[in-house]
Amino acid sequence: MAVKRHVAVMLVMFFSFVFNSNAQLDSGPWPMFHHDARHTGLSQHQGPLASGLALKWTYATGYEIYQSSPAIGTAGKIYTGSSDNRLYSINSDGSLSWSYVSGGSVRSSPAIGSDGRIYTGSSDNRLYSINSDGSLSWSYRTLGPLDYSSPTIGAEGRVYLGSWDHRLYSLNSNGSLSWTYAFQDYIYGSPAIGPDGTVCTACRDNTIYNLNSAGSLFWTYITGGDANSSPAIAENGTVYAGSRDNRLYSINSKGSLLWSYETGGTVECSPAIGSGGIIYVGSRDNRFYSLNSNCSLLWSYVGGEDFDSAPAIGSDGSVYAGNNDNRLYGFSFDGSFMWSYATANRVQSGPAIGDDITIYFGSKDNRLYAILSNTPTNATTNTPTQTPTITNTPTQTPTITNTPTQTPTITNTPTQTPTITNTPTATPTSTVTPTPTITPTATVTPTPLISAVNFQPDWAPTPSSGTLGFYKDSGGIYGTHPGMLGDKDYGWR
Ligand SMILES: [Ca+2]
Ligand SMILES: [Ca+2]
Repeated sequence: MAVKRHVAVMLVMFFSFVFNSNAQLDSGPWPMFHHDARHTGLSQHQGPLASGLALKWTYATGYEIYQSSPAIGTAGKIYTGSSDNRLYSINSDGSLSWSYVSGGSVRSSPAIGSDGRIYTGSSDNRLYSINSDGSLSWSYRTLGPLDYSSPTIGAEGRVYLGSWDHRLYSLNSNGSLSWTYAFQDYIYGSPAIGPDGTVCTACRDNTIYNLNSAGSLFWTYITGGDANSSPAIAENGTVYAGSRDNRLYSINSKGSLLWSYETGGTVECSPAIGSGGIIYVGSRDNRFYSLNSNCSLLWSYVGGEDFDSAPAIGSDGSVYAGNNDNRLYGFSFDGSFMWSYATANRVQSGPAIGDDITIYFGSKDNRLYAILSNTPTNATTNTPTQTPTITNTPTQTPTITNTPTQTPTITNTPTQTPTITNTPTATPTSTVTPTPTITPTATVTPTPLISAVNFQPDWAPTPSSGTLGFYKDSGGIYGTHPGMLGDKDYGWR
C-alpha cells in the first residue's frame, strides 16, 4: 500500500512536471515559434487535408512577412510580425484587432505567455512584451537587432532570445535581466528548451550550445558551417539542428553526436519532430526530407526552390512547409503530395496550425494567409464560408502613435484603442521588388569595393564603428558591414 501510494505520488509529480513545462504558455493551439518550447512543430490539431483547400482570408500588412511565423492564442487570435515594423493581432475572421509599432522590422515570431502577453523581437534591438490589449508592458534593449531569433517562454515565464550582439538573453517575466551568455557570432535561430530545462541555441559561430537554466555552459557541438536554424528537441532530449555544412545533426542530451545526414544544400530550415520521433527538415537543395530517428530516409520531395520554412505537423501526421517557389506545400505522413498553395512571393514563414482545420502562414508578398480544408470532417468548425479574397481593405493611412522612444526605461503605453484599423493604404503587390537604387554597372569587377562610407547602421552590433560597403556580384549590389564581410546572403540588397 505504501509502495502504491509512493508510486502514485511519483506519477503526480511526473505529470505535474510535464504539465508545468508548458504552464507558462498560452493554452491556444500554437503559442510560439514552432509550437512549443522544444520547437517540435507538432500540433494537437489537424491541418487542411488532401481532399481540398479553400482560402479563408488574407490580411495585408504594410511590407513583407519574412521569417516571422504566426502564433495562435486563445479565442483564435493570430499574431504575426511584419517588416512594416508592426506586430499584428488578427481576429479569427481576418479582421484587425490591433497592431503595435516597433522601431524596426519584426522578423521574429511572436510568443504568447499564459497571462496573454505577447513577446516579440524587433530589428530595433528590443524585445517587446505587449499586453493582450495591444499596450506596451515593457521592452528590453539589447546591443544588436533581434532579427529572426524568436523568443521562447520557459519555466517561471522566463523569456529566452538570441541577439545579433552575439548574446543569448534570459529575461524574467517582469522584463529584468536574469542572465546573458556571449557566443562568437550572430544568433539567428530561436532557443529551444529541453525536457531537462536546458536551453539549446544554434549560432553562426558554427556551434550548437547547451546551457543550463542558470546560464552556465553544459555542452557544445561544433558543426562545419553556420548554424542558422533553430534546434528542435525530442522527448528523450535528443537535439536536432541544421547547419550550412549541408547537414542535419542529431546530438544526444549529453552533447555526443548520434548521426548527421547530408543533404545537397545548406540547412537553414528548423527541423520538426513528429510522432514516433520522425524528423522533417528542408534544405536549399530544394528537397524536403522525412527521416527516421535512426537517420534512415523515409521520403523526400523536390520543390521548386529552397525549403527554408520551419515545417508544421498536424495531429494526423500531415506535414506542411513553405518554399521559396512562393508556395506552401502539404504532404501526407507517407510523403504523398496533398496540395500546394501559391502566393506571390517566398514563403519563409513557418506555418502554424489552428484548432479549426486551418493553417496560417506569412508570405513575402506582405500577406498573412489562412487556408483551410473545404471539406471539414466535422460540422462544428465555424468555417466562415466563401468570400475567399477578403483583404481587409485599409481605411486610413497609418497614424503611428506608439513609437517607442530611445531610452531603455521606456513606458510609453500606446494610446490606441484596440479597435484601431490603421492598415496601410497600399495594397501590396508582389511586384514591389526592392530594387537597389544604384544600378550596377557592367564595368565593375565582381568583388571589389565600389564605394565605402563611414556609416553607423542602426542595427550594427558595435555602434562605435562601422563601415558600410557596397559590393556587387551576379545577383546585384549588396551592402554589408565589416562584421558581415563575406556573408553576402545576410547583407542587404
Ligand atoms: Ca560561421
Ligand atoms: Ca536551392
